[in-house]
Amino acid sequence: MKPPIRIAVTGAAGQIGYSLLFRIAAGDMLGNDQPVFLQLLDIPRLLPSLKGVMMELEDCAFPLLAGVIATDDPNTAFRDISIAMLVGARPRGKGMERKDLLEANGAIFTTQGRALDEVARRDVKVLIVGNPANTNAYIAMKNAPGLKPENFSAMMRLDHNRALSQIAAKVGQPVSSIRKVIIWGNHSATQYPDLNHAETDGNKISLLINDPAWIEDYFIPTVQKRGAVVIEARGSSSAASAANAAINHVRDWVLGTRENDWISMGIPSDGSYGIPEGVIYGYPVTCRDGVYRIVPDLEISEFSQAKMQATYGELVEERDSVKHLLG
Ligand code: NAX
Repeated sequence: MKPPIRIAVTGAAGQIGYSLLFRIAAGDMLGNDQPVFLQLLDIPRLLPSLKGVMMELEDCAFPLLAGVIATDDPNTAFRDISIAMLVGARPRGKGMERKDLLEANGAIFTTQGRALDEVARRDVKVLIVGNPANTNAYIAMKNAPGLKPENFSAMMRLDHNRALSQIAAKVGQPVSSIRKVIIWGNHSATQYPDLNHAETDGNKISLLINDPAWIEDYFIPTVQKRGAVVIEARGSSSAASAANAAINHVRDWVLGTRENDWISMGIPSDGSYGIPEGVIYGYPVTCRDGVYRIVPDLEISEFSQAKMQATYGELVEERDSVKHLLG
């Protein structure tokens, strides 16, 4: 049996946490031969509830679950971890401006970035789910100078999966046959879902659909606004689908993306595709041996370029409003 991998999950008492922990412990994320040790973090008020979640984990008798701890101290939660799934964040309260939300979450991700810097393994893979995910990831990265930028990522995978399903339904093909979708930019309503490179069984989706109005007036806004539509229908935000996307993201990062395909990840911009360094931006990436790499040399239309710059502009604004938190 392999030695257990230590995984921290923050916001573990929340609704995404409740969908996520059991799947990690069942082996859905790292494979059914990889034991895991869960290190759960939440705020002091939620620790009694987290205790209930731990009892349920125990009651599943998962063969791969080597141990669980729960704490309100980031330095305890992040000690010796190989994977950090930072889900916990302050929700937008009544009367709260976007700026207030950035500020409240900025404080959380400053502390957590420092704790990762102090106690996590140097090869830790960090996924930020808590919103605003890209800017929170940037803040955590900037507060962890002892780690490399490549250690950090933000979740675009739920948007990516939403796009795959919309396309599969439109062309009447199984979702597994759809490849090479991209979500560029910010995990927000400015994101740019791009199907110009998408394929099914080697055929270009855009040619099969051959309907620019469907793409511009239906596909793009549907993916951009899907989160709000789910909230309206369910009465609370996406949880099981978000947990599933987090599992997909980490699994592909650690175990590799499938051949002849890519995934979307929010990662530190490096100048690729005209996006200067200094934000966490959604890019198409392939993963091998635990390392992600931006897919190079894609042709970008003028329409796409404008959308990619618009979502970049929003990330710059978000970053500039939390400048004082950037380490
Ligand atoms: P919940 O409110 O159910 O749970 C959040 C949990 O985080 C709570 O248990 C809370 O106590 C905890 N928390 C707050 N501050 C913390 C801190 N400083 N340290 C540790 N834990 C802390 O929210 P949930 O539905 O689980 O969503 C969590 C986050 O994911 C939200 O920010 C949400 O906006 C974001 N999402 C991001 C998505 C993405 O694609 N990037 C999609 C789904 C989701 O909306």
